Order: sequence, then structure tokens, then C-alpha cells
Amino acid sequence: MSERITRAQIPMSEMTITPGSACQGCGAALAARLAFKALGPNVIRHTIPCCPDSVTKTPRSGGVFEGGGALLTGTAHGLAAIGRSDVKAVAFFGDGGTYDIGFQGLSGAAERNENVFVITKDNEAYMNTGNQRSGSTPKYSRTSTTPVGVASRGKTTHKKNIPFIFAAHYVPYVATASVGYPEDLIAKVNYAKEIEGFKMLIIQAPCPVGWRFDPAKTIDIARSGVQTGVWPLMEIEYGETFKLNYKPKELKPVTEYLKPQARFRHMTDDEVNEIQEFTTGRWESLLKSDESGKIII
Ligand SMILES: Cc1ncc(C[n+]2csc(CCOP(=O)(O)OP(=O)(O)O)c2C)c(N)n1
Repeated sequence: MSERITRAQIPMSEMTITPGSACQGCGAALAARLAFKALGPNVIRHTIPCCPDSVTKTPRSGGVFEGGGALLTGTAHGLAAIGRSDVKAVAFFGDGGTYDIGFQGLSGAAERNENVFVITKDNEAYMNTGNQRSGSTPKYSRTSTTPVGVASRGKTTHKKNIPFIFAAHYVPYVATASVGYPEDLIAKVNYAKEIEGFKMLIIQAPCPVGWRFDPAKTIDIARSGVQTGVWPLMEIEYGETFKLNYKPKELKPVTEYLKPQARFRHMTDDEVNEIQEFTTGRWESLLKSDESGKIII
């Protein structure tokens, strides 16, 4: 499991070039800045179609969604063939590319335990193409394909539990992070990048345009996601060893997270209560896993 780090231990050098073409307050651009800072210069970044949130100084390859896992695998094998174990093959994909369209290729890479690092900037919809719902969009969220009106209440199903789905491939490392907790995020990248085999970090990256909130509030929204238990920070090793990285004495009510975001504005009290119960129930089960140090499903 990753060790805590102090602010002083955060690398000073920037690996992303600003200004990029990101929107104001883009959580994904911040996720890229923090993750690539921690990865350092010896990286080949693989990208599939997604928001153009940043430009990285390191070499970069691009390809199709479905080929993401295979192309990343090829990069890792090529690096091994020329004896460059010092260079890491890193994916920086959106949630659409991870949870849905690129899933089968990544699942194959995970099952083969390829020596790759998949970093997902999770903005909970297909933002690049206009905020269509993805498998990562939370229940009741309004998107352009899950509208709110007489016949529709936003998305009808919950967000996929992708950390647990990848952990169930029994890979060395799966973790979640948030742009609201940069020290935790950097510590996890630092730790994971040295692991041999498949590792994944899913970073919640609020999107002011799609989630419809004031772009000045990106960090506040990210922090309240963690503090309400909606986006728990956790690490899972080999599909078994489990740790919660942020454990408040008491969770804040989910309304603190939902209210500032207009994608949830239509929700009734009953719908909010349902999300509260879902979040509390899942948190209690995560606490049990954390206490025993092993996943209890
Ligand atoms: C097979 C395929 N389906 C659909 C598209 C169209 N497309 C391009 S980017 C994108 C959205 C990507 O969403 P996500 O992976 O969540 O990244 P984000 O844009 O949110 O950063 C889609 C659907 C495509 N390029 N290829």
C-alpha cells in the first residue's frame, strides 16, 4: 500500500504543458498535471479519444478505444524487448474509454497481467462529444442522453463499480484517487509506477461543463465527493488486500455533494434519500473490508 507523502515531497517539475485546450476548472487537466508530475519523464503515454485536457512533454501514442489495451500492451512489450524497463507504458483514458468502449481490451490486459499502468480520469460521462451518459455516470444524473422531464429522471442505473471489477482480475494494484486530495493521488502514482504487472488508478475529475457547477468550485466538489462517501479513496492489491485511505469519523450528508451540481438539481427528497442509503450501505461494507484488511463482499 502507498505511504503518505508530504507536500515537500511532491516533485516540482511539470510534465504537462499549460495552457492546454481544457475548459476552465477542468478536473481532468488537473488529474493529468498531478499524475504525470508523479510519473516523471520516463513515460510513453497512450491516449484514446477523449477530452483534450492536456499536452504532456513525454512521447505519446494514440489509437482507437477498442485497441487501447492492446496498443498499451504492445508498447510495454516493445520496451521490454529493447531492455528499457526504466520507461513506463501509461494509459491516460477517460471513463468512456475505461468503463465502456475500451473495456474489453483493458480487461484482457489485466487478465494477462501486462506490465502497464492505466490511469483513468473519471468525469462520469462522454464529455468530449457533448456529455452523453457513460457506464460511469451516477444514478439520476442529467446528461444529454439521460434527460430530465415528464418521462425521465436522468440516468436510471448506478455507476459501475469499476475498481472492484478490475480488482476481480486479481491484478497487483487498483486504487481510486481524487483531484481534491493531491498528496494521496501523487503517493499512489509514485507507489504504483514501480509495481511490475497491471496497475490501475481511477481519478475522479469533476467537469464543470457537464456536471454544471461554478468552475471555481472544482476542488470543493472533488473534496465533498470523498467526504460524503460518494467517491471513497481506496487501494486493492491482488484482488484481496484492502485499505480505505480517507476515513472520517462521520460522513457528510450526500446533499453537500449533490446540491451544487445542476446535473442533480431535479432530484426529489426520496431520490436523494435513496442515494444516501446506497452510499451509507456501501460505506459500511467498505469499512468492514478496511477493518479486516481484506475485501468482504
Ligand atoms: C468506437 C468509437 N465510438 C465512439 C467514438 C466517439 N467518441 C470520441 S470521444 C468520445 C467520448 C469519450 O469519453 P470519455 O472516454 O469519457 O472521455 P472524456 O471525453 O470524458 O474525457 C466518443 C464517444 C469513437 N471515437 N470511437
